[in-house]
Amino acid sequence: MRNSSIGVLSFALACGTAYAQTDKQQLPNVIFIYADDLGYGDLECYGARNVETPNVNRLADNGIRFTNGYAAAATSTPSRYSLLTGEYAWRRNDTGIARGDAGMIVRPEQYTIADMFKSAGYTTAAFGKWHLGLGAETGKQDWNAPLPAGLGDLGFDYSYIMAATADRVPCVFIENGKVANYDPSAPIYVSYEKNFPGEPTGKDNPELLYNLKPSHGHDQSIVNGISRIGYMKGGGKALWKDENIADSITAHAVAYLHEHRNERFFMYFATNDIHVPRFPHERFRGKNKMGLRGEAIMQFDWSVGQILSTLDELGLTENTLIILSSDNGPVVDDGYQDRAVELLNGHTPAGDLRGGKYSTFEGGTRVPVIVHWPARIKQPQVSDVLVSQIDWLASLASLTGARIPKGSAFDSFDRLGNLLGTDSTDRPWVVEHAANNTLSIRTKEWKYIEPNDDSRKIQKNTNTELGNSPTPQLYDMTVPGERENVAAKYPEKVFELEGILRKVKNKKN
Ligand code: NG6
Ligand code: CA
Repeated sequence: MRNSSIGVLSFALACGTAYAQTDKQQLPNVIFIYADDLGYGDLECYGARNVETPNVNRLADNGIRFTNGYAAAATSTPSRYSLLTGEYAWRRNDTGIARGDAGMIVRPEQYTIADMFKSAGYTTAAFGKWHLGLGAETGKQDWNAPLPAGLGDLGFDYSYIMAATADRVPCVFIENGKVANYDPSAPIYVSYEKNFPGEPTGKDNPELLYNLKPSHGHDQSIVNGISRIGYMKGGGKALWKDENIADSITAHAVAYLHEHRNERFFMYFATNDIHVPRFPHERFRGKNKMGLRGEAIMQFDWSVGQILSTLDELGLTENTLIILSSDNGPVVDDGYQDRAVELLNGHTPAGDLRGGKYSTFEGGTRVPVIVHWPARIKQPQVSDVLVSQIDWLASLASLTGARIPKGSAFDSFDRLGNLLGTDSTDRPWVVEHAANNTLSIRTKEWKYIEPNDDSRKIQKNTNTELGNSPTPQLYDMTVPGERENVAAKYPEKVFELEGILRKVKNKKN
Protein backbone atom coordinates (compact mmCIF):
# COMPACT_ATOMS: atom_id res chain seq x y z
CA MET A 1 0.00 0.00 0.00
CA ARG A 2 2.65 2.43 1.15
CA ASN A 3 4.84 1.73 -1.85
CA SER A 4 2.04 2.15 -4.34
CA SER A 5 1.25 5.66 -3.14
CA ILE A 6 4.92 6.62 -3.31
CA GLY A 7 4.88 5.28 -6.86
CA VAL A 8 1.93 7.45 -7.71
CA LEU A 9 3.67 10.55 -6.34
CA SER A 10 6.92 10.08 -8.21
CA PHE A 11 5.08 9.23 -11.41
CA ALA A 12 3.22 12.51 -11.17
CA LEU A 13 6.43 14.43 -10.63
CA ALA A 14 8.19 12.88 -13.58
CA CYS A 15 5.32 13.21 -16.00
CA GLY A 16 5.43 15.90 -18.65
CA THR A 17 9.10 16.84 -18.68
CA ALA A 18 9.36 15.55 -22.24
CA TYR A 19 7.39 18.58 -23.38
CA ALA A 20 9.80 21.12 -22.01
CA GLN A 21 11.99 23.43 -24.02
CA THR A 22 9.95 25.43 -26.42
CA ASP A 23 12.42 27.46 -28.45
CA LYS A 24 12.99 30.71 -26.51
CA GLN A 25 12.21 32.68 -29.66
CA GLN A 26 8.81 31.08 -29.91
CA LEU A 27 7.70 31.27 -26.31
CA PRO A 28 4.11 32.49 -26.25
CA ASN A 29 2.54 35.35 -24.40
CA VAL A 30 0.41 33.89 -21.63
CA ILE A 31 -2.96 35.14 -20.41
CA PHE A 32 -4.99 33.60 -17.62
CA ILE A 33 -8.62 34.61 -17.89
CA TYR A 34 -9.87 33.84 -14.44
CA ALA A 35 -13.59 34.16 -13.75
CA ASP A 36 -15.10 34.37 -10.30
CA ASP A 37 -17.76 31.86 -9.21
CA LEU A 38 -18.40 30.76 -12.79
CA GLY A 39 -19.80 27.24 -12.58
CA TYR A 40 -19.09 24.14 -14.62
CA GLY A 41 -22.41 24.60 -16.42
CA ASP A 42 -22.40 28.39 -16.83
CA LEU A 43 -20.88 28.65 -20.30
CA GLU A 44 -22.59 27.83 -23.56
CA CYS A 45 -19.80 25.44 -24.55
CA TYR A 46 -20.36 23.56 -21.28
CA GLY A 47 -24.07 23.21 -21.98
CA ALA A 48 -25.43 26.40 -20.38
CA ARG A 49 -29.02 27.18 -21.18
CA ASN A 50 -30.39 30.68 -21.57
CA VAL A 51 -27.09 32.44 -22.15
CA GLU A 52 -24.82 32.75 -25.16
CA THR A 53 -21.08 33.05 -24.68
CA PRO A 54 -19.73 33.39 -28.24
CA ASN A 55 -16.29 34.66 -27.29
CA VAL A 56 -15.62 31.79 -24.94
CA ASN A 57 -17.01 29.45 -27.62
CA ARG A 58 -14.33 30.74 -29.95
CA LEU A 59 -11.63 29.68 -27.48
CA ALA A 60 -13.23 26.27 -27.01
CA ASP A 61 -13.79 25.70 -30.73
CA ASN A 62 -10.13 26.36 -31.50
CA GLY A 63 -8.54 24.96 -28.37
CA ILE A 64 -8.94 22.28 -25.75
CA ARG A 65 -11.97 22.19 -23.51
CA PHE A 66 -11.45 20.11 -20.39
CA THR A 67 -14.33 18.27 -18.74
CA ASN A 68 -12.33 17.24 -15.67
CA GLY A 69 -10.54 20.49 -14.82
CA TYR A 70 -10.22 21.66 -11.21
CA ALA A 71 -9.70 24.74 -9.14
CA ALA A 72 -7.66 23.86 -6.06
CA ALA A 73 -10.38 25.05 -3.66
CA ALA A 74 -14.10 25.81 -3.49
CA THR A 75 -13.62 29.48 -2.53
CA SER A 76 -11.56 32.32 -3.87
CA THR A 77 -8.65 33.04 -1.55
CA PRO A 78 -7.35 29.47 -1.17
CA SER A 79 -7.94 28.77 -4.83
CA ARG A 80 -5.98 31.81 -5.97
CA TYR A 81 -3.26 31.18 -3.40
CA SER A 82 -2.76 27.66 -4.76
CA LEU A 83 -2.81 28.76 -8.38
CA LEU A 84 -0.30 31.56 -7.88
CA THR A 85 2.12 29.74 -5.57
CA GLY A 86 1.83 26.09 -6.59
CA GLU A 87 1.31 25.18 -2.93
CA TYR A 88 -1.92 23.90 -1.47
CA ALA A 89 -3.57 26.62 0.57
CA TRP A 90 -4.64 24.10 3.20
CA ARG A 91 -1.01 23.70 4.27
CA ARG A 92 -1.48 27.04 6.00
CA ASN A 93 -4.28 28.02 8.35
CA ASP A 94 -4.52 31.65 7.26
CA THR A 95 -5.67 31.24 3.67
CA GLY A 96 -9.47 31.22 4.11
CA ILE A 97 -11.77 33.80 2.45
CA ALA A 98 -9.90 37.05 3.12
CA ARG A 99 -11.29 40.31 4.42
CA GLY A 100 -10.79 43.43 2.36
CA ASP A 101 -8.20 44.66 4.86
CA ALA A 102 -6.25 41.39 5.11
CA GLY A 103 -2.49 41.75 5.12
CA MET A 104 -0.72 40.16 2.17
CA ILE A 105 -1.20 36.39 2.46
CA VAL A 106 1.44 35.26 -0.01
CA ARG A 107 4.69 36.22 1.70
CA PRO A 108 6.88 38.67 -0.19
CA GLU A 109 9.71 36.14 -0.29
CA GLN A 110 7.46 33.37 -1.58
CA TYR A 111 7.88 32.21 -5.18
CA THR A 112 4.91 32.84 -7.44
CA ILE A 113 3.90 32.12 -10.99
CA ALA A 114 4.63 35.78 -11.78
CA ASP A 115 8.20 35.34 -10.45
CA MET A 116 8.47 32.30 -12.68
CA PHE A 117 7.46 34.26 -15.78
CA LYS A 118 9.71 37.17 -14.85
CA SER A 119 12.69 34.87 -14.50
CA ALA A 120 11.92 33.62 -18.01
CA GLY A 121 12.09 37.16 -19.36
CA TYR A 122 8.39 38.04 -19.38
CA THR A 123 6.84 41.31 -18.39
CA THR A 124 4.02 40.56 -15.94
CA ALA A 125 0.74 42.16 -14.92
CA ALA A 126 -2.37 41.47 -12.83
CA PHE A 127 -5.83 42.91 -13.39
CA GLY A 128 -9.08 42.68 -11.46
CA LYS A 129 -9.91 40.62 -8.44
CA TRP A 130 -7.03 39.98 -6.07
CA HIS A 131 -8.41 38.75 -2.72
CA LEU A 132 -5.05 37.71 -1.32
CA GLY A 133 -4.42 40.62 1.01
CA LEU A 134 -2.32 43.74 0.69
CA GLY A 135 0.05 45.56 2.99
CA ALA A 136 2.12 44.33 5.86
CA GLU A 137 -0.56 43.65 8.45
CA THR A 138 -4.29 42.94 8.62
CA GLY A 139 -6.34 46.00 9.52
CA LYS A 140 -3.27 48.25 9.65
CA GLN A 141 -3.16 49.60 6.09
CA ASP A 142 -3.02 53.30 5.42
CA TRP A 143 -5.11 53.44 2.25
CA ASN A 144 -4.03 57.06 1.69
CA ALA A 145 -0.40 56.20 1.08
CA PRO A 146 1.47 53.66 -1.04
CA LEU A 147 0.95 50.20 0.51
CA PRO A 148 4.20 48.75 1.87
CA ALA A 149 3.61 45.23 0.50
CA GLY A 150 1.86 44.38 -2.68
CA LEU A 151 1.94 42.65 -6.02
CA GLY A 152 5.28 44.21 -6.91
CA ASP A 153 6.79 41.97 -4.23
CA LEU A 154 5.21 38.93 -5.84
CA GLY A 155 6.63 39.30 -9.33
CA PHE A 156 3.99 41.49 -10.94
CA ASP A 157 5.51 44.48 -12.77
CA TYR A 158 2.14 46.17 -13.07
CA SER A 159 -1.17 45.74 -11.26
CA TYR A 160 -4.61 47.26 -11.39
CA ILE A 161 -6.71 45.39 -8.88
CA MET A 162 -9.56 45.27 -6.42
CA ALA A 163 -8.20 44.50 -2.94
CA ALA A 164 -10.70 41.72 -2.31
CA THR A 165 -14.15 41.27 -3.85
CA ALA A 166 -16.83 43.72 -4.95
CA ASP A 167 -18.89 42.85 -1.86
CA ARG A 168 -16.07 43.86 0.50
CA VAL A 169 -14.67 47.29 1.30
CA PRO A 170 -12.53 49.16 0.28
CA CYS A 171 -14.50 49.78 -2.94
CA VAL A 172 -11.62 51.29 -4.91
CA PHE A 173 -9.13 50.09 -7.49
CA ILE A 174 -5.49 49.89 -6.54
CA GLU A 175 -2.88 50.59 -9.17
CA ASN A 176 0.69 49.56 -8.37
CA GLY A 177 -0.01 49.71 -4.64
CA LYS A 178 -1.79 53.07 -4.58
CA VAL A 179 -5.51 53.85 -4.72
CA ALA A 180 -6.34 54.70 -8.34
CA ASN A 181 -7.95 58.12 -8.92
CA TYR A 182 -7.15 58.95 -5.32
CA ASP A 183 -9.28 61.80 -4.09
CA PRO A 184 -7.36 63.90 -1.51
CA SER A 185 -10.60 65.56 -0.45
CA ALA A 186 -11.99 62.21 0.75
CA PRO A 187 -9.37 60.23 2.68
CA ILE A 188 -10.13 56.52 2.98
CA TYR A 189 -10.65 54.68 6.26
CA VAL A 190 -11.50 50.99 6.50
CA SER A 191 -12.53 48.82 9.42
CA TYR A 192 -13.84 45.29 9.75
CA GLU A 193 -14.49 45.88 13.45
CA LYS A 194 -16.73 48.91 13.77
CA ASN A 195 -18.50 51.57 11.78
CA PHE A 196 -17.28 55.16 11.50
CA PRO A 197 -19.52 57.63 13.34
CA GLY A 198 -22.29 59.02 11.16
CA GLU A 199 -21.71 56.67 8.21
CA PRO A 200 -24.84 54.91 6.92
CA THR A 201 -25.10 51.11 6.76
CA GLY A 202 -27.37 48.74 4.90
CA LYS A 203 -28.71 47.54 8.23
CA ASP A 204 -29.72 50.95 9.54
CA ASN A 205 -30.40 52.80 6.29
CA PRO A 206 -32.08 50.38 3.87
CA GLU A 207 -33.69 53.38 2.16
CA LEU A 208 -30.24 54.24 0.72
CA LEU A 209 -29.91 50.92 -1.10
CA TYR A 210 -31.02 52.13 -4.52
CA ASN A 211 -29.09 49.55 -6.54
CA LEU A 212 -29.16 46.23 -4.63
CA LYS A 213 -30.36 45.02 -1.25
CA PRO A 214 -28.76 42.17 0.67
CA SER A 215 -30.48 38.80 1.12
CA HIS A 216 -28.04 37.68 3.79
CA GLY A 217 -24.99 39.40 5.30
CA HIS A 218 -23.72 42.37 3.27
CA ASP A 219 -25.46 44.98 5.42
CA GLN A 220 -22.56 47.19 6.43
CA SER A 221 -21.15 50.22 4.55
CA ILE A 222 -23.06 51.50 1.54
CA VAL A 223 -21.21 52.35 -1.66
CA ASN A 224 -23.04 53.10 -4.90
CA GLY A 225 -26.41 52.21 -3.38
CA ILE A 226 -25.22 48.69 -2.44
CA SER A 227 -24.30 47.61 1.07
CA ARG A 228 -21.12 45.59 1.59
CA ILE A 229 -19.12 43.55 4.06
CA GLY A 230 -16.98 45.82 6.24
CA TYR A 231 -17.00 49.52 6.97
CA MET A 232 -15.40 52.30 5.02
CA LYS A 233 -15.44 56.04 4.98
CA GLY A 234 -14.31 58.40 2.25
CA GLY A 235 -13.04 57.48 -1.18
CA GLY A 236 -14.84 60.22 -3.11
CA LYS A 237 -13.95 60.09 -6.79
CA ALA A 238 -11.95 56.90 -6.31
CA LEU A 239 -15.00 54.81 -5.37
CA TRP A 240 -16.01 52.35 -8.05
CA LYS A 241 -19.40 52.13 -9.64
CA ASP A 242 -20.29 48.46 -9.89
CA GLU A 243 -21.75 48.87 -13.36
CA ASN A 244 -18.32 50.05 -14.60
CA ILE A 245 -16.09 47.46 -12.91
CA ALA A 246 -15.83 45.16 -15.95
CA ASP A 247 -15.17 48.14 -18.20
CA SER A 248 -12.41 49.48 -15.94
CA ILE A 249 -10.63 46.18 -15.58
CA THR A 250 -10.92 45.38 -19.26
CA ALA A 251 -9.87 48.85 -20.44
CA HIS A 252 -6.71 48.65 -18.32
CA ALA A 253 -5.92 45.18 -19.67
CA VAL A 254 -6.51 46.26 -23.26
CA ALA A 255 -4.29 49.32 -22.81
CA TYR A 256 -1.61 47.07 -21.34
CA LEU A 257 -1.74 44.79 -24.38
CA HIS A 258 -1.24 47.76 -26.66
CA GLU A 259 1.67 49.08 -24.62
CA HIS A 260 3.40 45.72 -24.30
CA ARG A 261 2.66 44.35 -27.75
CA ASN A 262 6.37 44.09 -28.53
CA GLU A 263 7.32 42.37 -25.29
CA ARG A 264 6.60 38.87 -24.09
CA PHE A 265 3.98 39.21 -21.40
CA PHE A 266 2.13 37.24 -18.74
CA MET A 267 -1.25 38.67 -17.87
CA TYR A 268 -3.39 37.53 -14.95
CA PHE A 269 -6.82 38.78 -15.95
CA ALA A 270 -9.15 38.07 -13.03
CA THR A 271 -12.67 39.30 -13.61
CA ASN A 272 -15.10 40.45 -10.97
CA ASP A 273 -17.84 38.64 -12.90
CA ILE A 274 -19.81 36.70 -11.92
CA HIS A 275 -19.35 37.28 -8.17
CA VAL A 276 -21.93 39.20 -6.13
CA PRO A 277 -23.01 41.96 -6.12
CA ARG A 278 -23.95 41.27 -9.74
CA PHE A 279 -24.56 44.67 -11.22
CA PRO A 280 -23.39 44.71 -14.85
CA HIS A 281 -23.23 47.67 -17.18
CA GLU A 282 -26.44 49.10 -18.56
CA ARG A 283 -25.75 47.73 -22.02
CA PHE A 284 -26.30 44.19 -20.69
CA ARG A 285 -29.33 45.03 -18.60
CA GLY A 286 -32.58 43.42 -19.62
CA LYS A 287 -30.69 41.31 -22.16
CA ASN A 288 -30.95 37.96 -20.44
CA LYS A 289 -33.91 36.09 -19.09
CA MET A 290 -31.96 34.98 -16.04
CA GLY A 291 -31.61 38.61 -15.01
CA LEU A 292 -28.48 39.95 -13.33
CA ARG A 293 -26.69 36.61 -13.02
CA GLY A 294 -27.17 35.84 -16.72
CA GLU A 295 -26.17 39.39 -17.63
CA ALA A 296 -23.00 39.04 -15.57
CA ILE A 297 -22.14 35.93 -17.61
CA MET A 298 -22.73 37.96 -20.79
CA GLN A 299 -20.47 40.67 -19.42
CA PHE A 300 -17.78 38.10 -18.63
CA ASP A 301 -17.98 36.86 -22.21
CA TRP A 302 -17.78 40.44 -23.45
CA SER A 303 -14.54 40.94 -21.48
CA VAL A 304 -13.12 37.80 -23.07
CA GLY A 305 -14.12 39.21 -26.47
CA GLN A 306 -12.31 42.49 -25.77
CA ILE A 307 -9.10 40.65 -24.97
CA LEU A 308 -9.42 38.46 -28.07
CA SER A 309 -10.19 41.28 -30.47
CA THR A 310 -7.25 43.28 -29.10
CA LEU A 311 -4.93 40.32 -29.65
CA ASP A 312 -6.35 39.97 -33.18
CA GLU A 313 -5.82 43.64 -33.89
CA LEU A 314 -2.24 43.48 -32.64
CA GLY A 315 -1.50 40.27 -34.53
CA LEU A 316 -0.81 38.44 -31.27
CA THR A 317 -3.54 35.78 -31.23
CA GLU A 318 -1.50 33.05 -32.91
CA ASN A 319 1.26 32.96 -30.32
CA THR A 320 -0.65 33.80 -27.16
CA LEU A 321 -1.48 30.95 -24.82
CA ILE A 322 -4.79 31.64 -23.11
CA ILE A 323 -6.06 29.57 -20.23
CA LEU A 324 -9.60 30.36 -19.17
CA SER A 325 -11.03 29.07 -15.91
CA SER A 326 -12.83 29.97 -12.69
CA ASP A 327 -11.74 30.19 -9.06
CA ASN A 328 -14.52 27.95 -7.75
CA GLY A 329 -17.94 26.60 -8.59
CA PRO A 330 -21.26 28.43 -8.80
CA VAL A 331 -23.60 29.86 -6.21
CA VAL A 332 -26.94 31.40 -7.05
CA ASP A 333 -28.02 33.41 -3.99
CA ASP A 334 -24.73 34.55 -2.48
CA GLY A 335 -26.20 37.37 -0.44
CA TYR A 336 -28.04 39.92 -2.59
CA GLN A 337 -31.65 40.13 -3.73
CA ASP A 338 -30.80 39.82 -7.41
CA ARG A 339 -33.58 37.30 -8.23
CA ALA A 340 -30.98 34.84 -9.49
CA VAL A 341 -32.76 31.83 -7.99
CA GLU A 342 -36.21 32.58 -9.31
CA LEU A 343 -34.95 33.48 -12.80
CA LEU A 344 -32.81 30.40 -13.47
CA ASN A 345 -35.40 29.22 -15.99
CA GLY A 346 -34.06 25.68 -16.05
CA HIS A 347 -30.39 26.67 -16.17
CA THR A 348 -28.11 24.50 -14.00
CA PRO A 349 -25.01 26.51 -13.02
CA ALA A 350 -23.02 23.42 -11.97
CA GLY A 351 -24.16 21.36 -14.96
CA ASP A 352 -24.72 17.77 -13.86
CA LEU A 353 -22.40 18.10 -10.88
CA ARG A 354 -23.59 17.91 -7.29
CA GLY A 355 -23.05 20.85 -4.90
CA GLY A 356 -21.51 24.20 -5.78
CA LYS A 357 -19.21 26.89 -4.40
CA TYR A 358 -18.18 25.94 -0.83
CA SER A 359 -18.91 22.16 -1.31
CA THR A 360 -16.85 19.03 -1.02
CA PHE A 361 -18.93 17.74 -3.93
CA GLU A 362 -17.70 18.29 -7.48
CA GLY A 363 -19.69 21.48 -8.01
CA GLY A 364 -17.31 23.20 -5.59
CA THR A 365 -14.10 22.79 -7.54
CA ARG A 366 -14.74 21.27 -10.95
CA VAL A 367 -14.84 24.29 -13.24
CA PRO A 368 -14.52 25.21 -16.90
CA VAL A 369 -10.94 24.98 -18.17
CA ILE A 370 -10.16 25.96 -21.76
CA VAL A 371 -6.69 26.22 -23.29
CA HIS A 372 -6.18 28.14 -26.53
CA TRP A 373 -2.88 28.55 -28.37
CA PRO A 374 -3.28 28.50 -32.14
CA ALA A 375 0.47 28.21 -32.83
CA ARG A 376 0.70 24.96 -30.89
CA ILE A 377 -2.78 23.50 -30.54
CA LYS A 378 -3.73 22.58 -34.08
CA GLN A 379 -6.31 19.97 -33.21
CA PRO A 380 -9.22 21.37 -31.23
CA GLN A 381 -10.54 18.80 -28.78
CA VAL A 382 -12.66 18.09 -25.78
CA SER A 383 -10.49 16.38 -23.20
CA ASP A 384 -11.58 14.35 -20.21
CA VAL A 385 -8.07 14.20 -18.76
CA LEU A 386 -7.77 15.20 -15.08
CA VAL A 387 -6.12 18.63 -14.72
CA SER A 388 -5.80 21.03 -11.80
CA GLN A 389 -4.86 24.69 -11.49
CA ILE A 390 -2.27 23.69 -8.89
CA ASP A 391 -0.14 22.44 -11.80
CA TRP A 392 -0.13 25.55 -13.94
CA LEU A 393 2.99 26.94 -12.31
CA ALA A 394 5.20 23.89 -12.86
CA SER A 395 3.69 23.15 -16.26
CA LEU A 396 4.32 26.64 -17.57
CA ALA A 397 7.79 26.67 -16.00
CA SER A 398 8.42 23.60 -18.09
CA LEU A 399 7.22 25.51 -21.15
CA THR A 400 9.34 28.60 -20.50
CA GLY A 401 12.36 26.72 -19.22
CA ALA A 402 12.26 28.64 -15.92
CA ARG A 403 13.92 26.89 -13.00
CA ILE A 404 11.76 26.65 -9.91
CA PRO A 405 13.84 27.24 -6.76
CA LYS A 406 14.16 24.11 -4.66
CA GLY A 407 11.30 23.77 -2.19
CA SER A 408 9.04 26.28 -3.97
CA ALA A 409 5.75 25.41 -5.65
CA PHE A 410 6.21 21.90 -4.40
CA ASP A 411 2.60 20.80 -4.90
CA SER A 412 2.70 21.80 -8.56
CA PHE A 413 3.49 19.07 -11.08
CA ASP A 414 4.63 19.51 -14.63
CA ARG A 415 1.55 18.47 -16.62
CA LEU A 416 2.25 20.62 -19.66
CA GLY A 417 1.49 17.75 -22.02
CA ASN A 418 -2.03 17.54 -20.59
CA LEU A 419 -2.63 21.24 -21.05
CA LEU A 420 -1.41 21.22 -24.64
CA GLY A 421 -3.21 18.03 -25.58
CA THR A 422 -0.10 15.98 -26.35
CA ASP A 423 -0.43 13.70 -23.32
CA SER A 424 -3.73 12.15 -22.34
CA THR A 425 -2.42 10.40 -19.25
CA ASP A 426 -4.45 11.51 -16.26
CA ARG A 427 -2.94 13.20 -13.27
CA PRO A 428 -2.98 10.25 -10.86
CA TRP A 429 -5.16 12.18 -8.45
CA VAL A 430 -6.49 15.65 -7.78
CA VAL A 431 -7.05 17.15 -4.32
CA GLU A 432 -10.20 19.23 -3.77
CA HIS A 433 -10.45 21.66 -0.85
CA ALA A 434 -13.90 22.65 0.43
CA ALA A 435 -14.77 25.88 2.25
CA ASN A 436 -14.79 24.11 5.62
CA ASN A 437 -11.30 22.71 4.88
CA THR A 438 -12.50 19.17 4.21
CA LEU A 439 -10.28 17.56 1.60
CA SER A 440 -11.24 15.08 -1.09
CA ILE A 441 -9.05 13.13 -3.42
CA ARG A 442 -10.24 12.11 -6.83
CA THR A 443 -8.78 9.72 -9.36
CA LYS A 444 -10.34 9.16 -12.75
CA GLU A 445 -12.54 6.42 -11.33
CA TRP A 446 -13.06 7.27 -7.67
CA LYS A 447 -13.49 10.11 -5.24
CA TYR A 448 -12.88 9.89 -1.53
CA ILE A 449 -14.20 12.63 0.75
CA GLU A 450 -12.65 12.62 4.19
CA PRO A 451 -15.03 12.49 7.14
CA ASN A 452 -15.63 15.75 8.99
CA ASP A 453 -17.54 16.95 12.01
CA ASP A 454 -19.43 19.72 10.20
CA SER A 455 -23.03 18.60 10.60
CA ARG A 456 -24.52 20.89 7.95
CA LYS A 457 -25.86 19.05 4.93
CA ILE A 458 -27.11 22.21 3.28
CA GLN A 459 -25.67 25.70 3.69
CA LYS A 460 -28.88 27.45 4.52
CA ASN A 461 -28.62 30.90 2.96
CA THR A 462 -27.05 29.81 -0.29
CA ASN A 463 -28.93 26.50 -0.42
CA THR A 464 -25.69 24.67 -1.24
CA GLU A 465 -25.30 20.93 -0.74
CA LEU A 466 -22.08 20.87 1.22
CA GLY A 467 -21.34 17.14 1.05
CA ASN A 468 -20.35 16.77 4.69
CA SER A 469 -20.44 13.45 6.48
CA PRO A 470 -19.00 12.16 9.77
CA THR A 471 -18.04 8.95 7.96
CA PRO A 472 -15.89 8.47 4.85
CA GLN A 473 -17.54 8.88 1.48
CA LEU A 474 -16.54 7.13 -1.70
CA TYR A 475 -18.09 7.81 -5.08
CA ASP A 476 -17.76 6.00 -8.37
CA MET A 477 -16.77 8.82 -10.72
CA THR A 478 -17.79 6.88 -13.80
CA VAL A 479 -21.35 7.55 -12.64
CA PRO A 480 -22.19 11.28 -12.67
CA GLY A 481 -23.62 13.11 -9.69
CA GLU A 482 -21.97 11.62 -6.55
CA ARG A 483 -25.26 10.07 -5.48
CA GLU A 484 -24.37 6.73 -3.95
CA ASN A 485 -21.78 6.53 -1.21
CA VAL A 486 -20.10 3.17 -1.82
CA ALA A 487 -17.51 3.43 0.97
CA ALA A 488 -18.93 0.40 2.80
CA LYS A 489 -18.86 -1.65 -0.39
CA TYR A 490 -15.21 -0.90 -1.28
CA PRO A 491 -13.29 -0.49 1.98
CA GLU A 492 -9.98 -1.24 0.26
CA LYS A 493 -10.50 1.73 -2.10
CA VAL A 494 -11.29 3.98 0.84
CA PHE A 495 -8.12 2.77 2.52
CA GLU A 496 -6.01 3.33 -0.58
CA LEU A 497 -7.28 6.86 -1.30
CA GLU A 498 -7.15 7.85 2.35
CA GLY A 499 -3.52 6.69 2.32
CA ILE A 500 -2.64 8.79 -0.72
CA LEU A 501 -4.30 11.83 0.82
CA ARG A 502 -2.42 11.32 4.07
CA LYS A 503 0.81 11.10 2.15
CA VAL A 504 0.08 14.33 0.28
CA LYS A 505 -0.74 16.02 3.57
CA ASN A 506 2.48 14.85 5.16
CA LYS A 507 4.67 15.77 2.23
CA LYS A 508 7.52 18.00 3.34
CA ASN A 509 9.23 20.40 1.04
C1 NG6 B 1 -19.00 34.81 1.93
C2 NG6 B 1 -19.99 35.86 1.49
C3 NG6 B 1 -20.22 35.68 0.02
C4 NG6 B 1 -18.91 35.73 -0.74
C5 NG6 B 1 -17.94 34.72 -0.17
C6 NG6 B 1 -16.58 34.81 -0.77
C7 NG6 B 1 -21.65 36.52 3.19
C8 NG6 B 1 -22.97 36.23 3.82
N1 NG6 B 1 -21.27 35.70 2.21
O1 NG6 B 1 -18.72 34.96 3.28
O2 NG6 B 1 -21.11 36.65 -0.46
O3 NG6 B 1 -18.36 37.02 -0.67
O4 NG6 B 1 -17.79 34.94 1.22
O5 NG6 B 1 -16.63 34.48 -2.10
O6 NG6 B 1 -20.98 37.45 3.57
S1 NG6 B 1 -15.30 34.18 -2.84
O7 NG6 B 1 -15.69 33.73 -4.17
O8 NG6 B 1 -14.57 35.42 -2.92
O9 NG6 B 1 -14.61 33.15 -2.11
CA1 CA C 1 -14.98 32.93 -6.17
